[in-house]
Amino acid sequence: MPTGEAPVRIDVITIFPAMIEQFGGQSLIGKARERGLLDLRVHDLRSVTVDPHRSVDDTPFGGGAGMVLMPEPVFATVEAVDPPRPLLGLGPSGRPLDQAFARELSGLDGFTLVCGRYEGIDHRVRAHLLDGEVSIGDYVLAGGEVAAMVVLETVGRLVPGVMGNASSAEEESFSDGLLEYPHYTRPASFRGWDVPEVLRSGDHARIAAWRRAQALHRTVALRPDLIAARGGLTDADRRLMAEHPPVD
Ligand code: JF5
Repeated sequence: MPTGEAPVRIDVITIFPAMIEQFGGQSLIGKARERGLLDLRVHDLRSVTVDPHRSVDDTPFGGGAGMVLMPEPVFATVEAVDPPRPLLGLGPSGRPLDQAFARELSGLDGFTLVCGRYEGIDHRVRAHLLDGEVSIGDYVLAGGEVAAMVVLETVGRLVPGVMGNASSAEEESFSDGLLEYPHYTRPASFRGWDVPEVLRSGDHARIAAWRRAQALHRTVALRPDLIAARGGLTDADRRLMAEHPPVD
């Protein structure tokens, strides 16, 4: 356990600091902060504004609907705070967040998330201030804050020492590009649906083989793109799947 090691620092720049502070005080992230594993710092874009209305948005050049996040408050915040790099915007044009990207981020000393709002952020922020952009999926949010929370939770749980059980972050779904095997707890029989016998057999090798086969069956059925990304099924995979038919 890396107690005494420097925490991973994550800064978030937003016009809704309370949203991120509230989230970051809870559960996994809150405990990681208390334990000194994560150093989360939230910066209010409005705190650098000087006009009486504390404006952060303006109408788009060229016309069109909605408002655009102005460059000045974003540049001023970054220049006042000097937050950790890379400085990453959130938005659908970014690099898709996946488990491998999250693992990369969890291995850094720190990074900063910039939450956009309105119809978009002035392009000069992207062109001359950001180091990159992160997308959490192909859909449009009203602002980057919810996406920042997704990044915080996904990355936070991978920071060494954050998860209670050190192995559970590794053993989960996507750790080898497959979906999770089915999980069961008591009762052994629920409304006539029984827990598979193999899981109560105490035969740990057979349980491991069954779980791997179920993960393969589920991934083939639900996410064939993930099977393709691993280069297809091996002969060993096919043999295991034939030996252990899918549940349900
Ligand atoms: C955002 C301007 C950013 O909508 C998103 C998003 C979608 N996938 N990943 C992130 O970000 C919010 C809204 C408006 C910039």
